[in-house]
Amino acid sequence: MLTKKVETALNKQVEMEGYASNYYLSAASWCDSKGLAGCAGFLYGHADEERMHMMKLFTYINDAGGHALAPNIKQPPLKFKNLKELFESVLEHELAVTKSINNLVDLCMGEKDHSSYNFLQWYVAEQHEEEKLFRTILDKINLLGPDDSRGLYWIDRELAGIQPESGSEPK
Ligand code: OFO
Repeated sequence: MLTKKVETALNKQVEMEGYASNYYLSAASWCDSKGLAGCAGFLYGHADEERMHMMKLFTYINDAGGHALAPNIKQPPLKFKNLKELFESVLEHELAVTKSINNLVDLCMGEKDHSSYNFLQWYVAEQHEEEKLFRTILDKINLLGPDDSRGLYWIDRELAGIQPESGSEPK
């Protein structure tokens, strides 16, 4: 059974994952409008992943005797200066998600909610992978040069080859 504090915090995280999904959707659409089809495909896939993260939490809250709340999601940024800025903002957002997950884990520990603590370990591992992925992408953008059109072409091809991680049905 969830304590009120944990239930509220899990619902906050539902909102954050929903926002993340829309953030990727917006980023994907911007790439689409710039002819970066590979990046767009990658980011659309990521939007789906984030929705899955949201739904996994949503189901957990109800299964654990709480009440999952459909989130009120604010609009994400719609435009980006260039691809480098886009991925920098994505990484920044993922770092904020990591912080939020870590706070949730701390809260569950404090509330002696071992079940939620255990459930959240999946997110801890997932955030590690996502941070790594977006750092790697940014390294590549920096290596190729963010404003060089040949560089953009290669980055677009690279990202077209990256499949959404693990497909991503949560374990
Ligand atoms: Fe990448 O944020 Fe979900 O967990």
